[in-house]
Amino acid sequence: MTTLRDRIVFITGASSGIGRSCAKAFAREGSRLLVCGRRAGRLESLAAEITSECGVPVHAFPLDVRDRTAVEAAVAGLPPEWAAVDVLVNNAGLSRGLDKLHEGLVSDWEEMIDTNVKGLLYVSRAVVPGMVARGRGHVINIGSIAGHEVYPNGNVYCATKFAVQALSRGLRMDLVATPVRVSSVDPGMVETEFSQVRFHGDEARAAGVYKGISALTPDDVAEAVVFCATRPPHVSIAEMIVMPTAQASVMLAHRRS
Ligand code: NDP
Ligand code: 8X3
Repeated sequence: MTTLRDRIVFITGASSGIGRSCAKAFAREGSRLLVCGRRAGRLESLAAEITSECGVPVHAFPLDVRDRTAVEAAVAGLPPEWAAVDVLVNNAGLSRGLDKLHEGLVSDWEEMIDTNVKGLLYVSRAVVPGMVARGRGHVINIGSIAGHEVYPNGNVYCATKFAVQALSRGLRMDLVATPVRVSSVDPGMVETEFSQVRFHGDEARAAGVYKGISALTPDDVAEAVVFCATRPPHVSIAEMIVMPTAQASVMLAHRRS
C-alpha cells in the first residue's frame, strides 16, 4: 500500500461535490491538502471543517483553472512547504446545457472546453514537472462515462470528457519511464451540483435527473480515488469506471416508478 499520511494532495474544484468529498477522504488518510476553486467562502468553510475533524493542514486558495496566468502563478507561488505535490486530483469541471449541437450556446461550449480541457492542461503543466523531477507523484483525472460513450445532446460535454480520456492516456505514455502514475476515475451518475450547473440553476430540472435512481454519492467516487492513490507503487489503476447499480450505460438507467 502507498500511505497517504503527510502526502501533499492538490484537489481542483474542492468547493463542491466530488472534489469536496475527495478533500475529506484524503484528510481522513492524514494527507495535507491544497484545495482550490472559485468560491473562496466555501473553501474556507471546508478547510475549517477538515482541520477540526481531522487535524490535518489545509491550504485553501481561490483559483479559476481557466486562467492560465493565475494557474501558473498559484503553483509557482505555493509556500515552500506546500510545493512538493504528491497527488494531483484534476476534478474541476462542469457541463453547461443539454442542447442539440446546432442549437447550442457557444458560450456554454467555451466554458466547458476552457474548464474541462484547458484548465486540466494548465494545472497539469504546472504541477507535473515537479513530480517528474522528484521521481514521485500521481495524477488522478476525474473523467466520466461521458468520455466513453456519447449521448444525445451531450455533444460538447462528451467531447471534453473524451479529451480527458485521451489526455490521461497520453500523459501515462509520456510518463512511462518515470515513477509518476496517471489514473482516470470515470463516474456515471453522481448526485452533486453538476445538474444544477448544467441547467443554469433550474433546480427542478436538475432534480429530475436523479429521480427514481440511487445515484452515486460524491463520497463513493472519493473512495475510488483514494483506492487508486493507495495502490503499491508498481500498481497503476489506469481507468476506473464507477456506475450506480441502476445504470448500465450512459443511456440506460432503471428508474423506480
Ligand atoms: P459540482 O458542480 O458539485 O462541482 C464542480 C466543482 O468544480 C466545484 O467545486 C466548482 O467550484 C469547480 N469548478 C468549476 N469550474 C471551475 C473553474 N473554472 N475553476 C476552478 N474550479 C472550478 O460537480 P461534480 O462534483 O459532479 O463535478 C466534479 C467533476 O466530476 C467534474 O469534472 C465533472 O465533469 C465530473 N463528473 C461528474 C459526474 C456527475 O454525475 N456529477 C459524473 C462524471 C463526472 P467553483 O464553482 O467554486 O469554482
Ligand atoms: C457526468 C455524467 O452522464 O451526466 O459526466 O454526462 S453524465
